[in-house]
Amino acid sequence: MTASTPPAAEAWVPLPPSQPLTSPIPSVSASTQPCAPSAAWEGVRLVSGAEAVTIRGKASDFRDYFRSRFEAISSILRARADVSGASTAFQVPDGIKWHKVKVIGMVSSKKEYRDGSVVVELEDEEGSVKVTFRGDEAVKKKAARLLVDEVVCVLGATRNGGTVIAEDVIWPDIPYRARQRTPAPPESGPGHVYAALTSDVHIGSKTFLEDDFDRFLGWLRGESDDARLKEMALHTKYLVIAGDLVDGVGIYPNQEDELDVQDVYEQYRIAAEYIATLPDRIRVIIIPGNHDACRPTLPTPPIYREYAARLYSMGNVMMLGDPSVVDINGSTFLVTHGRSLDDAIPFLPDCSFREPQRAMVELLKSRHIAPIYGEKTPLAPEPKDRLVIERVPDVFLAGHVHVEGVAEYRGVLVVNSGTWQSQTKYQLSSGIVPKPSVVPVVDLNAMRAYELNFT
Ligand code: D5M
Ligand code: FE
Ligand code: ZN
Repeated sequence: MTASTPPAAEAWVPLPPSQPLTSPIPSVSASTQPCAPSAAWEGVRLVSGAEAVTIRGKASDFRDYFRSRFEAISSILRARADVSGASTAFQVPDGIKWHKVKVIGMVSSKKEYRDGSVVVELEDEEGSVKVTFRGDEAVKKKAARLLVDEVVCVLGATRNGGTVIAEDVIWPDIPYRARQRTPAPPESGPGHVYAALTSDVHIGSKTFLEDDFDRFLGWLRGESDDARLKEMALHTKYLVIAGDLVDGVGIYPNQEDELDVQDVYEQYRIAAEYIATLPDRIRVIIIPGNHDACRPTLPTPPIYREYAARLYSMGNVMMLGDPSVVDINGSTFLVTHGRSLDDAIPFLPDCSFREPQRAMVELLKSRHIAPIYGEKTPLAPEPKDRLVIERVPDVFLAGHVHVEGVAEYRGVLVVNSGTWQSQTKYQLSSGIVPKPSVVPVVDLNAMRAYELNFT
């Protein structure tokens, strides 16, 4: 088991090297409240993520959903000094040539041409306007980054007929901020608290890395021989599991051939057995992934109680939905499984499945967990779009891609939590190389991530 630091990357702040932990074990509250979502734990406050998913089944549901998305993200945009005074698509004058405009809209379509020029349709509630990106490389680069269904502000000039020649794009983005830190001794000490972040355990799969996962749980229990790692484990108060706890059944065709455990109840029983080996000092927060026993749409409610009864009965386990916002020890965590990364990564320039944290940074810039509609991620058309990133988190956690990676963007710790599953047949055939058995562990006082390898 080794601790390492992630590589530095463009526009990211490299994380500093691990510091030795030498101080005594902190005292941890042993209160065991009844199971979540209503559970009240010391140091934990649920902001959102336990709500039922409400869709009304009306023809107008999607219109209302996209209106909610547009309103929420345009409010975020309008709070920016460089966007204030922007007009709506409807207000763009169509008779005046070279009139300067600043317009907020949702990208309703995007066409790329061979010469590198891009034409998008920007839409709001009242109308739409065609925007052309051409000539200047910088402006074409911004057009390449535009995702369909995201809300942005375009600066440009009108041409005849009400079309706009783009000069710049402003994304809602997140403000620069100092990283949230809570006072604690300079090294470790009684005040130091860690959160271990993981996901994609895939219990029940033939490719579940049982021995590695056992080593991880052993480390959490404080069984490490390495004094520094042992100290770190004993200071770890939280374990967040960001979906795909089990492999499930019937998730993809012929999955039964790749399952060790064919019964989903049994898979959750085994999962609960693992979690039950953890000491009471560790609070466990679990959200669903696309392999869990849950409805497949995003937002997703917590894993169905019927399948995971034992987990629900455990006082140190909180079962939440996707996405969830939780304040942990003074830091705000935004937790999602990250299914939309499958949709966003192929469209995002400079992003790949090898570094999902880069795409997560782009989601922060778009202020949305699943900007693209109509690809692999099914969205539930709720009256209020809960996938808008309204509150800027201190930690943004996702998994799903099976590649662990950490970045820092504008003071936010961006973490993809990897997996406990080795390469599957599908992943082999499509060239996906997982990075299993590595766990990002966050020092919640210093807001610094350590990557622990359990292979
Ligand atoms: O997904 C793990 C990763 O592998 C994620 O990036 C999607 C990809 N994946 C896995 N199976 C498939 C299929 N059948 N089609 C497309 N993409 C796939 P996980 O959620 O763990 O299955
Ligand atoms: Fe997974
Ligand atoms: Zn997944």
